[in-house]
Amino acid sequence: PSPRVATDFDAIIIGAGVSGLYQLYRLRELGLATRVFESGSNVGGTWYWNRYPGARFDSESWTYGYSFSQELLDEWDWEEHFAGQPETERYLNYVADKFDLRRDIRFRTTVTAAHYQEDSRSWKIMLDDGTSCTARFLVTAIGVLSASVLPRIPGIESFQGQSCHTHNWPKEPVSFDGKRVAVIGTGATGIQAITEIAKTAGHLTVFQRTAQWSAPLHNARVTPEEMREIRRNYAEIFARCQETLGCFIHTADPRSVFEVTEEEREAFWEQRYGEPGFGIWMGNFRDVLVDREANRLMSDYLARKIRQRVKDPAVAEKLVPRTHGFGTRRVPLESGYFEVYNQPNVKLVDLAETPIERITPAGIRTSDADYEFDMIVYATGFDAITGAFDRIDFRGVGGTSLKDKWADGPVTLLGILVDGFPNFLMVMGPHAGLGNFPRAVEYTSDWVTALIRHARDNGITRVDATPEAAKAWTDHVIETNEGLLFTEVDSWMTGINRNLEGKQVRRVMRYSGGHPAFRQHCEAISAGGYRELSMA
Ligand code: NA7
Repeated sequence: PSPRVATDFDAIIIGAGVSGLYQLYRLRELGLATRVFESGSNVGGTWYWNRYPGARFDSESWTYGYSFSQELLDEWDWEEHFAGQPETERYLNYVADKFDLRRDIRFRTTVTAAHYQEDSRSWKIMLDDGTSCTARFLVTAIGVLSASVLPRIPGIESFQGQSCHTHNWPKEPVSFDGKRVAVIGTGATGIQAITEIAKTAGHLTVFQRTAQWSAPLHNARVTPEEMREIRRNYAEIFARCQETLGCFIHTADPRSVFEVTEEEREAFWEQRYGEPGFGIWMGNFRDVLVDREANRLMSDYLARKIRQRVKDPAVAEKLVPRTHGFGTRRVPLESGYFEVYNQPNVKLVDLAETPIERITPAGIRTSDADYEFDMIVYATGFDAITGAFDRIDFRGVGGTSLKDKWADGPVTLLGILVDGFPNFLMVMGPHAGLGNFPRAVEYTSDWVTALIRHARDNGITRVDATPEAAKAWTDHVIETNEGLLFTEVDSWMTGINRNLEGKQVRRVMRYSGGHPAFRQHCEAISAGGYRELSMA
């Protein structure tokens, strides 16, 4: 091998979202010639694409920004406790400008393939304009929810009105005034979009396949005094995020549902229901997400809330989830979602009763009716976690395709390395812990940066996970999922997408041991001199 052959770049990063921007900042700090390729025309990733009405954080803004720069923390004022997409997009643009990141980012450029070349220990990256370039290290920062999926419904291309997936929302303002609008999908996205669209649409019809356990967000503006207080407490806030399983400020109550009286339980749930954010999910009794009976009691509590808030009892019953318990899917947070169904201009169609048969040129045909629409909004989700990887032809040693390697589920070391894919590093890939992303991104990027620094300082040009270490980590990830109720439910978190062939079997996609334990694993490997990696 001639590993000293010059490459075009020391490192290439795919994606200029929250992860890619930070990774670029760190690698540049290391003195690496780094290039980022980004499909969009600007920075932001998730917060660039998802510009549908109502798109916003369900995590406190002030826990969701970067923590690495004191100057940035001093300068940036959050406007809302749960920032809307425009505010977050502004924030990420501010970061890109402040750290002069744009000069190393090529926009409107999609990576179509990346092949490892053993002779030069480098990656050849193929771009959609037909050109290619090479780099020693390839870092993927392509997101876990970035490969959007339209539903598999016959006739979908025949619709004559406007239609759009929420992830691919146009940049120009979309007016719903006086229009007959359909929304298909009631996940976290659908619930946000429906609530907003219902405010102005002439008529809105919601097509619901699965009802969701949703709870109030309680968003509010951040007052100047609050912002001063937040700024004073940043160190504490971020320290707290480091201690919790999902890097949120919320953490489970140490008590069991069964240790308290019925009155205490109800009072506690009332308190959580009345508080902003994910406390109701992440700060509930410790057994709500693992014990079937505890989970049932919590679900019953929320069902009562739905019945109180929705006036028509028949509609309320349709909105009460039957297929899964509270918190076993990602809990959408809402701002008046259930009350939308009390409006005269909104209709709920329960697809469990009357399934969609086809999209027609004029609208949607269910088993019992033909609906006409001016606009159809597809809030139908993503080919999650591995989808963005599958859409790029990644090939490792001997031309092995990553998609084939992961056909039976992802195999990784720390969710960062893949054996047989040297110098390939993932920031938030499969087997990463989910939760508060920026917190996990900063940690993972720093670990990746330290590994690259170690390689550079020691004249190492080939870094790979050993197959044994990757297997051990993958087995461990599977273990961390055992006993959690969410693993028994179909959702993007268990690798299910009913619109896609090959995504019908539940798989372990995420590390569920919590971020503190994840960091311990990472630290053990780096402090131990990377014995789980082969380096040459
Ligand atoms: P989700 O959570 O995957 O939700 C997708 C929704 O679309 C869900 O309600 C699906 O019903 C529905 N869907 C998908 N295909 C169809 C068809 N063919 N017919 C009817 N309904 C359909 O995606 P989101 O974008 O809402 O959220 C993704 C994550 O982004 C979210 O969890 C946050 O972390 C941020 P189903 O439930 O499968 O029956």
